[in-house]
Amino acid sequence: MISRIDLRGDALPEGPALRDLLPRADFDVSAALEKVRPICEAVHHRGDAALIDFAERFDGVKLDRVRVPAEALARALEELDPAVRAALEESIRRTRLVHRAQRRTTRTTQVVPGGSVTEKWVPVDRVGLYAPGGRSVYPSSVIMNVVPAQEASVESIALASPAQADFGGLPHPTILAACALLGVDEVYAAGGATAVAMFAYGTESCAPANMVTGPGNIWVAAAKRYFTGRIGIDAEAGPTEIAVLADDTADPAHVAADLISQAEHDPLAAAVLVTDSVALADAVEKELEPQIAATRHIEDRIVPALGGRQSAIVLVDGVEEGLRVVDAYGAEHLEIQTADAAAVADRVRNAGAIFVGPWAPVSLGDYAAGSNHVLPTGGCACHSSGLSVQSFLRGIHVVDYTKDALAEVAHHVVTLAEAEDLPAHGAAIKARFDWKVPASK
Ligand code: HSO
Ligand code: ZN
Repeated sequence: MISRIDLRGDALPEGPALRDLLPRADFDVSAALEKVRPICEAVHHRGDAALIDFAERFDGVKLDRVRVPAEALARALEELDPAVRAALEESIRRTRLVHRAQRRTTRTTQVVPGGSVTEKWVPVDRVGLYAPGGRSVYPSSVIMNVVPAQEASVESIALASPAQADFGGLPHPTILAACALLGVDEVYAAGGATAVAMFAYGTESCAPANMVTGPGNIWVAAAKRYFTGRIGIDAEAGPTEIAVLADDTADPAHVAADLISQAEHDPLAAAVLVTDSVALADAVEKELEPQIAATRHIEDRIVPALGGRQSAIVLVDGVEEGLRVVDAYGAEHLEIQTADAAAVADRVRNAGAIFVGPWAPVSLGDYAAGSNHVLPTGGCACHSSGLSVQSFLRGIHVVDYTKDALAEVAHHVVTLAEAEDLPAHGAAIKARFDWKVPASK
């Protein structure tokens, strides 16, 4: 069911050529962009009325308002299964612990006596978080978005998730309960591109946000691209990915289970095993069938995901070559299941998150490791990181110089201004002094 790519024998190609040999899903955000444009513009011009129309068209439910009433949030929490509540609370506690440690402190650098630059960290004023509610409903993603925003001290946090016909047009009750647990009381029933547009433009019931974050399907990614420049975004999240770098010390049943665990998200999800052991590759393949047969979402997601061109078992000559392959791939999630896994993990440069050894499966990170599960996909791990407190902060440089400190460096500034043929820049310095020294001296 899963294809093989044999990279043994010849020397591996460098950089992009190696990346081209590796599997990846087609995820054409630019094609989707044209389709979301009219949706975004309708929300711009017709506000809540457009959101209500789109909920009817896309979610099959007639809403009388988009803002979720406070009673619905309280009720969802009251009715939440106690075991789910306990699990969400533990996830929140651990996620908060890790993200609290990411807070930045203001730092002042004394450049010269009387001249300093302070970097102060200021949270964005208002963020709109998106929690999907189509194929799957992920209260865990509510936690992964809300906690870093809260730990960054974002003052105004709103959340949107699609209206569910089965729940009277409200977002899924577990999403609402997660919001209530986190203290988020501004929640909207809006889905996909319409939710992003609502936050970007604002409507009668929702004030515009400075930033939109959260996972979603291709329409959410396209809407984020549409608004880039107008609002901040976290990333254009694509289908989820797991890569496992394993040698013959790995347990094939565990490796197979982990590959299936992420394939269960989406028919376009990618599962890639990189190994130097043919015996392990064979054993993992053998494990897949019975394990898949024993789970759900088989035909609609797992089989197309594992059988798709985005998934493969990649055979390499050794762990060294395996490291080169996983670095070229830049997986959203990378598991290291080799001897001395910590040392191997230490050498990885490109991955959204790294899971070390046999006891740190991706599922742990999805829910309760404390780490964030909103991570770069599609190879973006080569240049970007996952969602964090930092995502919601701006570092502002505060420049504070005395007259003497400016005088000391004035001739350099004037020289550089002249070198760039920008004499007015130099003049702004000269105007402050009884300028006698020619710039070039
Ligand atoms: N693996 C997904 C997140 C998730 N898993 C949510 C379960 N629920 C992307 O990191
Ligand atoms: Zn997952």
